[in-house]
Amino acid sequence: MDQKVGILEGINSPDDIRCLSIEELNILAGEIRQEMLEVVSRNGGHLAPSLGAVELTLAVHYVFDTPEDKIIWDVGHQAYAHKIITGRRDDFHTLRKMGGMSGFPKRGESVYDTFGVGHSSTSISAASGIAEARCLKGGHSKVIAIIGDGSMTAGMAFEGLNWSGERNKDLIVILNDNEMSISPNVGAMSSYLNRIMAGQQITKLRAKIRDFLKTVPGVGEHVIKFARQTEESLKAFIVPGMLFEELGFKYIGPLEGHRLDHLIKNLRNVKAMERPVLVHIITKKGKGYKFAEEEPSRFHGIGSFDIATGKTVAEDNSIPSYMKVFGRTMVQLARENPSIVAITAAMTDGTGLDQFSREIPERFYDVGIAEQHGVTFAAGLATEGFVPVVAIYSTFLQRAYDQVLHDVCLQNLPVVFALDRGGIVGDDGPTHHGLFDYSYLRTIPNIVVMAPKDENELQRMLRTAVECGGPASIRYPRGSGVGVPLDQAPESIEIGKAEIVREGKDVAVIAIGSTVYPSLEAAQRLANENIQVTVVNSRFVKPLDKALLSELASSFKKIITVEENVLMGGFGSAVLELFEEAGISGVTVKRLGIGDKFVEHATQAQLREKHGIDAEGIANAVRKIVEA
Ligand SMILES: Cc1ncc(C[n+]2csc(CCOP(=O)(O)OP(=O)(O)O)c2C)c(N)n1
Repeated sequence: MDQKVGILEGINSPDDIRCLSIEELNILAGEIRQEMLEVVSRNGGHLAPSLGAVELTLAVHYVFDTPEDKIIWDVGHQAYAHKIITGRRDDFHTLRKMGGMSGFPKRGESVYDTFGVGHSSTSISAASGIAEARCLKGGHSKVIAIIGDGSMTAGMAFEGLNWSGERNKDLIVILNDNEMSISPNVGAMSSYLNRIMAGQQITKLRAKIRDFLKTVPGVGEHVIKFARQTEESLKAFIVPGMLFEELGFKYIGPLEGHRLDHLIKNLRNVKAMERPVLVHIITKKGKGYKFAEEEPSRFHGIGSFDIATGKTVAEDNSIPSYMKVFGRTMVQLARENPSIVAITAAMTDGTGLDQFSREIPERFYDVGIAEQHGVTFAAGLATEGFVPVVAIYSTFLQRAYDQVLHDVCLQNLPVVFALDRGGIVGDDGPTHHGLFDYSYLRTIPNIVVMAPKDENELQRMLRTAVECGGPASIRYPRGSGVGVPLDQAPESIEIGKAEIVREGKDVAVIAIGSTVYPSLEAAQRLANENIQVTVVNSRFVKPLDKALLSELASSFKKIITVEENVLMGGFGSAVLELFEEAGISGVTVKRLGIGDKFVEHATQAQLREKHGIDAEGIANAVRKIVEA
């Protein structure tokens, strides 16, 4: 039997690694990487972050007494090795599949998953809470937060450091520094960490020069003395970790994050300390797989690919994604209008703003993983006459709710929110579905809330939004568009104007965004059964087209609303509220959307089917309401 496979096969819990030698651990690290490659190349997933954290994972489980000692992963996209060695190796092939293993740590999945994650920068706060609970209960377990340098750019991480440094409780923060967020990291903290690394290299170089000079009789001593004098002025520059020390953390590092002997030795020392400690380790994103090391951003989160070539399994690229259309339209509109600026929170490629960043760099801002800062920064720009377009995934804007409300909408500032990944996103699961934005945005005064039925309407809505003079949001789904022709010069849409896209006499289906085409398909299927359906593309969640909806209510006794959003407070609720306010009665309204439960991971198609918002689900709802 191949010896390599042999070690991993015997690992059913962290206990099984604690008896291995360093040499065996190194072999195990290679086997784990191979396992990850095989599964992620088939299922897709966060490969580069997980490849970079293999030795770190092994060292932490080796030194600490997990699960009594608690590891809290930040984001959790780097935790595949953790999953593999904590009793989930046999199920790892189900990663991100319907009913299979989650792509992120999840409390219900394992006792080793201390805290559920997906959104970044929560680890230090969660770890502080767990450490505090330990003290209240009189326990002695160790609490270890593992956070990347990208995630360290968020305000929440600083809030956690600030608070727990002063509490002075036994808490370990491991900073996994690979100089990358999804793209190269940004911000002063990132530069600071780079200086620490540079400082360490300078220190090593200086020691070498000093040793050499000592061997030069007569001259050497004078030069060393002079060097010592100048060194003082460089002190702040080369004393590593001053910032963390000032915040109350003992700073250890930087350590080489792929050297198991080095990591284990240092972590053992850290384990003996009973105070806040920050361990700074340096790793390489994508470590051990050539293509991921060369292109860490592409392999950050990737679909199926060929291991031998690193090439993504060919997708049908003939229809552009919503993301691409958004990115292109942004460049087009910004060329016409010099007041348009673009903002991303560490997702330049993931939002389609990469083209904008290259072609109009002076009006492009990557604020790091700092959605709250990004939104209020946009508000500031807007007060000075700019029209900021803030491109943030629907799920991540949740974090900046108060900034949207208090800083943008309350002041009625012209900030546009471009919410990609609206609706069901698929295999990333509940932490990433964008199922709440209609509800959380439509309750805020002043904002216009829209969702396009296709990629051409996205272009038109983007123009509408940047020209509307107040806050506006546009949400669109993950994945490719519908395949409609794209206007060369997209025109704006009258705000609050819906459109009838199909006429029929029996039932009216009022759809929004990604549910318009499935509604049309349902209507087509039903026509064969002699059920005639009117389909309305509402375009706006707010303001609704009051005239058209009132007219529908007088022509139809049966109305269905469809949305890829939670039903509570969503689009259908808005329609019901409008009917109530307009004194409309005698209409049966059935709302289709997502019930009051978090949606698990699976493909988008599987989940849309499960929740009855695909064409067949809509057709079934129509059949039911017709029969009732
Ligand atoms: C609040 C929030 N915003 C954005 C993201 C998307 N995201 C996932 S991982 C990541 C980069 C994290 O960088 P880092 O912490 O350095 O980890 P690395 O991937 O480099 O290992 C980003 C921006 C997120 N998960 N949460």
